[in-house]
Amino acid sequence: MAVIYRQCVFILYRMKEELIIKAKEILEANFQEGGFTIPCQGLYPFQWKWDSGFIAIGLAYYNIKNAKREIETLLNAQWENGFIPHIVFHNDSDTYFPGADFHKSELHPLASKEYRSTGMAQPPVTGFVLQKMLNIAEDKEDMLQFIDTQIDKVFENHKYFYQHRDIHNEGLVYIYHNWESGTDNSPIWDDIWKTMDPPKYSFERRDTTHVDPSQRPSKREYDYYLHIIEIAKEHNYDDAKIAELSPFLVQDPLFNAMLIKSNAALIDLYEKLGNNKEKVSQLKKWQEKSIKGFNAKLYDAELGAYVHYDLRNNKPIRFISSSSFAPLYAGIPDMERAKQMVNTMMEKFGGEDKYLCASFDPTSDRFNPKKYWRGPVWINLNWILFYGLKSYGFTKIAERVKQDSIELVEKEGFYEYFDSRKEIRKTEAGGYGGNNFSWSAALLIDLINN
Ligand code: 2M8
Repeated sequence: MAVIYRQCVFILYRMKEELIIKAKEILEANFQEGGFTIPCQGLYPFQWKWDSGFIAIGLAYYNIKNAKREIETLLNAQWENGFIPHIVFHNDSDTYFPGADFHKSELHPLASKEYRSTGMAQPPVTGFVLQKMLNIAEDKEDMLQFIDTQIDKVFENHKYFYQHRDIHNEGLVYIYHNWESGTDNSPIWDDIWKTMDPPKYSFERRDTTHVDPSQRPSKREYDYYLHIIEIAKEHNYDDAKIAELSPFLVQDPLFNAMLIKSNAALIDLYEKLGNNKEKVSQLKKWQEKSIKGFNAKLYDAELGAYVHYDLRNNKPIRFISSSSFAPLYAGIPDMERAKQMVNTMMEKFGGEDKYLCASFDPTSDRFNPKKYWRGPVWINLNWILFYGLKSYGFTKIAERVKQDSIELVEKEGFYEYFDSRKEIRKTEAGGYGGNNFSWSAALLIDLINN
């Protein structure tokens, strides 16, 4: 018996070692000369903001130099007003649409003069990424010195959000585009699209040349996406004008939870660095207000989960997605709410026939298990949920999220997203979107090491 047990442990250990080797190979192949990592070949040929953060976490385990470069390169593209763009177009590539010539970041007077980029943000993960890099690094002194050179840029980015994106002074910042959420074609936005009637643009999609179109947003959805950018461009990406005119204006629980988690990380890091009293006190003020505003406005007691709020049309968007549980990672709910949230998660997303955690409510008729952010499991959201659940003491469920993530990658490969239904594996593969996907690789390295 003991021999069989030891053999099983050995096999598992070898399998995990092999996964880590493969993950490192992917990150190496996706690392570019300019000092950044593309999310995957062909489909995403530039540097993306929140991808870069997750990638730096994985790199920190075995290549501190590249982990630091990843962050430095991203933050070098910061605008003079503190804004950090969601894509930095370091190079020319015609495998992606819409590229630099469409976004035209140069319209904004304070945009980077050195790098072309988009004029939209993405979830602010960089603060907690720096903290995580410090936890991982063996040479803490060296990592703290590096953090000292970067942290003010992240602080300025948070200041930008609170100054320009919190129009009602609630401690909650808005996103003006679905691409800012990171959860691009979530069914959460469907009702907002119904309030819009954009022109039918003619353009050449590139994503559907890399990936089966049934796994990507529709042409009409791209019309909505482009239209919002056209409005922002007409006003040179002016924040006040966007807040006044954008048909899409949403307080997103994932985006705000990432900001709150990063606030807490910046407080911790500034305290470790010393001599930053004013910044710490400012961060604490933002933090207190944000957590209060978040709990007062975004929790839906009937659904037992946090939801998005549509600021343009003044109403909560009452659907549950994996973003609804992200606040656990930032310590936002009290224990009673956390329990309600976990009940909701297990009831709707957690059946034994499913992998945790679908990106959208599997019991909803809007759920689509193959279509990008309308249902598949994503490793970055699972990573956020793993740490969130663990911090509240839901150890077993956290462990399941972790094991499900590892099993999915082991079975299917390092895909961008995965089908949550176990039974489909009997007849077909369940890994979708891009393959050799960087954040799936990077975060798996971290999960296996935890
Ligand atoms: C996806 O989004 C981009 C636009 O930003 C796209 O579809 O072209 C999303 O999954 C987003 O969260 C991610 O950062 C990006 C790159 O991986 O791809």
